[in-house]
Amino acid sequence: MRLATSVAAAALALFAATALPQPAAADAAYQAFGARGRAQDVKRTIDIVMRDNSYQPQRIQVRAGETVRFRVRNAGELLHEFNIGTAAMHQQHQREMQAMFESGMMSATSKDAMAGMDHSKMPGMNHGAMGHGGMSHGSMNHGSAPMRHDDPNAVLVDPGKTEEMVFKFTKATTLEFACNIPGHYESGMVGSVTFSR
Ligand SMILES: [Cu+2]
Repeated sequence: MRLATSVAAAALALFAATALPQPAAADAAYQAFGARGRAQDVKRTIDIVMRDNSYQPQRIQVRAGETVRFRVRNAGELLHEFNIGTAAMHQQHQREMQAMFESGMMSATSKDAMAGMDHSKMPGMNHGAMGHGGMSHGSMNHGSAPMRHDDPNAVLVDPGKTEEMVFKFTKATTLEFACNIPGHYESGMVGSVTFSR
């Protein structure tokens, strides 16, 4: 009993350690040019339509200091992302996305492949033993790569859905909006952000 308790404690400690948000420089890279926007500061909404694999429009113009609401509609049949960043940030994010797809956390058509699984159709699955309560987003390590669903500069949109994102551009710099799902950037899911004065 004593041994079992200490093993359990050790496992819990290990879990806690891995679940702690880690300070990853790439996660906060958007802070060099922007921040999470406040709804009350929005003066303009930009509509973005995503298809397999392109954006409409292909360029957007913003001003430094401006808070913009992006209304992002996915008119395609695949999962797509609208992510504002530098070319280097997109490159980094593409590697993380690749890992998420390989791990099965996402599928080509859903951002929550795991959450979307229908456990009731799986024979022999014991719901109690699976500890669904422990599968909360909070415990899934959102703070560090590659789980970054809640970054203010990016939104993932399932096919047929529309999502909104409010972002404040704080500093003029060279930016792209892009989809970092494996293969999409290369096939044309990238557009330019230009700053007007
Ligand atoms: Cu895409």
